[in-house]
Amino acid sequence: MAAVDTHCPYCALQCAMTLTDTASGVAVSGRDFPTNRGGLCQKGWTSAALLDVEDRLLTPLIRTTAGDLEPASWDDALALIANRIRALQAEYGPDAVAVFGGGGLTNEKAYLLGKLARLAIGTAMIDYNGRFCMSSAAAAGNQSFGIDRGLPFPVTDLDSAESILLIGSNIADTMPPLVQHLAAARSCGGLIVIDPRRSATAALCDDGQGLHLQPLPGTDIPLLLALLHVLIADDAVDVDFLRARVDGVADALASANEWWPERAEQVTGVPAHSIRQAARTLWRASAHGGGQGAYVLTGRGAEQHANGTDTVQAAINLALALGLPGRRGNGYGALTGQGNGQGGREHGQKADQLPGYRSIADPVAREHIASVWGIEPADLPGAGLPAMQLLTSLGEPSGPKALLVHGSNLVVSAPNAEDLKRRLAGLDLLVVTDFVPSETAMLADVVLPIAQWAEEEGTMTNLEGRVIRRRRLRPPPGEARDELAVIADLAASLGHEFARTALDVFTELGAASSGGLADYAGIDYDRLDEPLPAHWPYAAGTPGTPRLFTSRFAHPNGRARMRPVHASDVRDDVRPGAPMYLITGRVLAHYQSGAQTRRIPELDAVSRGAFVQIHPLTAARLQITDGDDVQVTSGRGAVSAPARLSYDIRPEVVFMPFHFSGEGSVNRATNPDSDPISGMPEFKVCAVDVRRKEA
Ligand SMILES: Nc1nc2c(c(=O)[nH]1)N[C@H]1C(S)=C(S)[C@@H](COP(=O)(O)OP(=O)(O)OC[C@H]3O[C@@H](n4cnc5c(=O)[nH]c(N)nc54)[C@H](O)[C@@H]3O)O[C@H]1N2
Ligand SMILES: Nc1nc2c(c(=O)[nH]1)N[C@H]1C(S)=C(S)[C@@H](COP(=O)(O)OP(=O)(O)OC[C@H]3O[C@@H](n4cnc5c(=O)[nH]c(N)nc54)[C@H](O)[C@@H]3O)O[C@H]1N2
Ligand code: SF4
Ligand SMILES: [Mo]
Repeated sequence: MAAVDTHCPYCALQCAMTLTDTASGVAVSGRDFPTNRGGLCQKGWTSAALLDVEDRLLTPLIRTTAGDLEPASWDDALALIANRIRALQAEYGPDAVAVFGGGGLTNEKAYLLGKLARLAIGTAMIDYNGRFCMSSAAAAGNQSFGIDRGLPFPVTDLDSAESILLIGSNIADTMPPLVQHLAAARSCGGLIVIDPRRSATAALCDDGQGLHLQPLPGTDIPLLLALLHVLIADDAVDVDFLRARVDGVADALASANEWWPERAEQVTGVPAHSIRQAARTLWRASAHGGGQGAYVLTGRGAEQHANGTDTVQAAINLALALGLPGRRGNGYGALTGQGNGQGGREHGQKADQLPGYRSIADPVAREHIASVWGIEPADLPGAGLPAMQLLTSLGEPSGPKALLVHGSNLVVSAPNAEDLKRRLAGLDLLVVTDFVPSETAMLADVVLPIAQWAEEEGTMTNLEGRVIRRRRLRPPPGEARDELAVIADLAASLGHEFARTALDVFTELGAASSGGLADYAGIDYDRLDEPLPAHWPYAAGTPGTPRLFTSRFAHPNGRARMRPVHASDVRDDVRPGAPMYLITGRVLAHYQSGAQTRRIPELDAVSRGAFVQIHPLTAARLQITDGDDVQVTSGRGAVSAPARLSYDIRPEVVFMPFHFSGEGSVNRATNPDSDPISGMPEFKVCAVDVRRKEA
């Protein structure tokens, strides 16, 4: 029986697992590792079922003139793509072809996809779904600390904390094995969760284990400013730390002046006494307050807003005022989401970035990458458009005419999805590379079938910036090919020779990242996953960096930066005709657009289809009973799904998960309006009309 030690295909916790090929299929068992300690969630346990799903893509597909997707040979598919790319570029210029990547791709694939776009295709137009995920946290992290590593410490550091503030994060559903690292904080009554819903994570605060603050959606900034206000009023700010290590303090502290708790209560709905209690719990737990440690952590509920960068900045300002970042046993972090959401944002899928987290506008960075790629710096394109701008330029006269998608099911997961669907349908060429016929693949002109996680080699970088190995148990079925080879094949058909094995690409990535912020040059591929952890930056000849900021922050002067933040209204605010808030997020059993988990019978059985979580009082007012079909309509479009009555949500808010397609696909309604700094769309809050759907 073949067996390999690898990690889960899904989220950024990257739980360690062992896969064994048995007579009755691939068996999954949890493996001891610092993040999951042998634990897996339901998605992890059932992950092997995806290898053998019935509608697995086994051959390339080409759309015929009659409009059907028909099996084709690899040679025909690759030739067709190369010919169309060159023809479109000859007619409309190099940027007529765009590439869209994903945070689920291995480091090697993310790197090679960036090289495919910029070198072989020669386009500036590449971005990826991390823009929908980590971009606000990344922007605020870069702004504040000079570097963007989601958690600048190992998750095991959380184990000793007396208090942990989770802002818009529901880890009990989104990373269940991480919950064990909250044990100490809960036993001290120190878990604080900010969420408009009483989520499974908020429920962990029950019975004296902590405090759930349940604000109106989109009001995190005034709430965080009020927490800071309390610290200032209590004389609890760590002024010595701020003087020694932080710039921009006075203005940032002043921005909290106008948010005394009673005023914040009016705007957020969180009682002033709860705000005071939360601030004081955090302070008492912090090193400055004499405690064993405190952490401030953000999730997508804080970040996925048109003011997401400012919201994260407000969280960082609070953490800095408490003296947490860079102090052992204390800290600030963002909980990265996708399997390789961290590594995927470091090696060149981002519109403005080159491998090693280098800026594409930096002449020194351009020279370095050009030398690794054997080209002239002038031949490297400049910055492209961030995801939302890229997607809304499709179908416009000056926009790209072709799109290559690797690792995203955009028509389910992008905001204002019906508009996007029309734009994709109007392209001259849509190529989707996937292992299942996702909703987006079904719209493509060419579909390329690839290996899945247990059929490929590579590295992933988990939410702690720890680089780990993904290992191959068995070869892909049918004519599906390793995705690295597919990217190299595409490059070859455009006249460029690329490395095509994970080890070779990792070696090249190491050289490309060398000297950059996310430096992988010192990592020995063969020794990864040994007990010694490999956290970047890991420059050649160094031992890697489990903890950042212990002596300096990454800005040139070594200091962190606070910035003043100001509250702003929800972009698409409630109004006559759309009197309620719609918020969106996840359920335990499904992953992202659901392209993978909706195909797994065990997961489908526990969670089939979308639902509208609604407060019983609101439901009664609208004459909706449990299970009734409810129509939710925003300025973009309408969705419908059965009502699920629950006291866990505020009366003026409804919640829907985004994992489903069809009538219940909530991104038909969400707001594409984006954050000016990060490019993050306003996924989390929009104004809607809610009513019972007439038969
Ligand atoms: N089961 C499951 N796990 C996953 C994933 C998945 O799809 N399914 N995806 C992975 C990925 S890519 C990611 S990014 C992570 C995401 O992990 P999380 O950030 O934990 O997930 P979400 O459910 O998107 O959002 C968290 C919470 O934000 C709340 N929220 C909504 N609006 C607001 C607001 O205005 N303010 C505040 N404070 N909270 C708000 C929602 O009610 C929700 O409970 O999960 C990862 N793990
Ligand atoms: N309303 C709302 N919308 C959201 C969010 C929200 O909270 N609310 N969250 C956003 C967030 S945080 C995220 S991360 C996005 C994610 O949404 P998507 O970008 O759609 O992510 P997935 O569903 O993971 O899509 C991955 C697709 O790629 C395929 N795939 C998986 N691995 C690979 C691979 O290695 N190579 C290739 N070529 N294909 C692969 C899968 O089969 C699937 O079809 O959704 C965003 N959309
Ligand atoms: S928590 Fe994330 S990594 Fe762990 S088993 Fe579940 S989906 Fe996989
Ligand atoms: Mo994400």
